[in-house]
Amino acid sequence: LRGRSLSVASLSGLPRWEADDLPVKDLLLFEVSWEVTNKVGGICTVIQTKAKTTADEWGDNYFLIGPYFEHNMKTQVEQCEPANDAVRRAVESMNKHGCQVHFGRWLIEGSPYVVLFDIGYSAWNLDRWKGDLWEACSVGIPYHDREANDMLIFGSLTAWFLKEVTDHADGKHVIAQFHEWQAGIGLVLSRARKLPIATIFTTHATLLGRYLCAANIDFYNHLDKFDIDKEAGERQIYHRYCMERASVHCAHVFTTVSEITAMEAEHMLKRKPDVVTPNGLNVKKFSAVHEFQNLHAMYKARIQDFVRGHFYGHLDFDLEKTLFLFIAGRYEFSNKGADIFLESLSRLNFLLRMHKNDITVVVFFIMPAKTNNFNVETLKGQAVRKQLWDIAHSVKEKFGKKLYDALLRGEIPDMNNILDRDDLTIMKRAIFSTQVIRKSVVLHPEFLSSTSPLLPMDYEEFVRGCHLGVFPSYYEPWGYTPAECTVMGIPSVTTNLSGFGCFMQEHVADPTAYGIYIVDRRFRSPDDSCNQLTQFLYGFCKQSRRQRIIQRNRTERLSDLLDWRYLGRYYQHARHLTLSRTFPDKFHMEPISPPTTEGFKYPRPSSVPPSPSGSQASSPQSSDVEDENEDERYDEEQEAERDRLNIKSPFSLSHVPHGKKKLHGEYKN
Ligand code: G6P
Ligand code: 1S3
Repeated sequence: LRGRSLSVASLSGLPRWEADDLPVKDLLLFEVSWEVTNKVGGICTVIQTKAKTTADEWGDNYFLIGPYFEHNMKTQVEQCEPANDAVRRAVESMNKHGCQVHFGRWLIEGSPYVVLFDIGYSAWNLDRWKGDLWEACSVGIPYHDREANDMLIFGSLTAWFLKEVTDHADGKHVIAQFHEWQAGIGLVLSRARKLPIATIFTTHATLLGRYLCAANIDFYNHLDKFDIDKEAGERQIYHRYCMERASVHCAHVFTTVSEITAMEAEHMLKRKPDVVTPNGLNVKKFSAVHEFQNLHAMYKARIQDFVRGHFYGHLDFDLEKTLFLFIAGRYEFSNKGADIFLESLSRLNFLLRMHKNDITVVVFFIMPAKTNNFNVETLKGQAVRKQLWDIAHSVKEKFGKKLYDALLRGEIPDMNNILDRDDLTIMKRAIFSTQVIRKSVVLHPEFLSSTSPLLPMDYEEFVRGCHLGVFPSYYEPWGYTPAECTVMGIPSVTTNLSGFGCFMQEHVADPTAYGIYIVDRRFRSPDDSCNQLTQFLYGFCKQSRRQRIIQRNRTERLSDLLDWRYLGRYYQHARHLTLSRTFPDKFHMEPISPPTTEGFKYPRPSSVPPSPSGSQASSPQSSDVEDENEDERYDEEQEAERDRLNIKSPFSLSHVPHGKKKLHGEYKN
């Protein structure tokens, strides 16, 4: 390995590592997170969706480290023996010394190996390990913070495991990437013990940033003014903040998920990230280009069914003229922008009434919160809908049979008598049993599930069936929700305080035209942001069905930009950087600067008249939509425009994994 050079080849302004340069067979890669096989929030999505590209690159030398929970293990992991000698010996040695370490393959795409530690089983070491941490970095953890104590156990086990691995690594170099403060103690202890490991610490948010924003402080205008030690102390998170800050400063390479969080980290953690690693998704393309549109229609019908039940008795609006909007995420009311969304809805209501618009808007708040049981009225609504459906169905059967018999006799039946008294009684009773309740905002305080008796749909199906995702977050380091909408071809609202929103602003010439509405929450007052959001929503409501279809097509075209096959390069870069910093005599990098995406921008759709980005004119206008073949024409126009501007698609053939061909903007096996 001595003298091996790692070089970045830039392609159209985007970084690219030459596959031959990756000495992965001589390396072991570990990624450590509390969310490995354990879904808590967005970090699990990062690791889960990235697993395929990382496993493709690293094969059997890639391992994820996480906590063991019996249920997760049983449902998500296939137990097996480690094939790698160093890992097998590490697992055996720890198990011999009173730990419970589980090993297997996580049953997700890429089937990465997982090493899972049983935290409770090793809890008896807690006091000793608290002492170790104090010796290493003078950070003490109060006994009452159960979560922080668990993280100390998790970190101590991780550092122990990595020590065992490096002892038997047989010349292989080890990289370990730690996600978020919960995994950070493993890094701090590994460094304190001088383990020969190239480390990366990735933060997906800062503790203080999240707390300060949730306290409705004007965070971004005061970034450099906070006395951060004092703020952490006052919020009783000083020890966690110390764990986080120690992890950041011990890492050879520090990364975060967006430019906005990089800026936040510089102030809240006092270190500028070395690399920004935007979050991607494992994008799947359908072989039929418009399949996602069909899916929208299919799942919308399921949501319509739910709405029929939910509004039973007063379904006085036309479901064909009803738009479904939703917000989803952690129940952080102001951080996730639920506050300004509600206010905008009331302003939207006013506008729709004033302009006598015949559109109805139904809004879903999908935010897990404390619940006791299902709301009886809501369950009743679904039951009544089902009952009405069954009655309509049985009356239809009887009607059909009578009609058929009459036709066999060569008669046209008397339509006034084809329904008998019993039929009418059943139908009247069904109608009388319905009650009137008025509401058009639906709070669903749980994650969606296809087994729910209320709204039996998975999250993905639900998103596909909606018209617009609305995520006007104030604090959002990345924001997977709008990204997920994008790859499913569903337009969304995001903000210039979310990593995703800023990324889109940077890489798409006219995001609104592509169905990415970016609310300015940074440079406007809350009231102005709310007005802007209202205008976006109102503009969206004014679109015709055809305009919505075209906009969805455009939205979906952006999905390549969010694919790990492309964004995975930033992780590659971070890994190379840490190798070159940790083992400079073995690895060196040329150039040393991080990859840049500068210079690449998705051009505005050529059929959109020039307008300032973010203005309403960017929505597909009626003049744009006369021709149903707009989409096909669009592909050609876009290629021509790229040629003219000399912009090469970042998703050219060279990016497509072996065995795949790129055909008209989609990947086919
Ligand atoms: C998809 C389907 C169309 C359907 C449309 C409804 O594009 O392929 O058949 O008419 O969705 O769109 P809307 O925005 O009204 O739900
Ligand atoms: C964090 O999860 P959150 O919803 O608490 O990490 C996610 C993954 O990086 C990120 O998308 C999100 O913005 C952060 O806030």
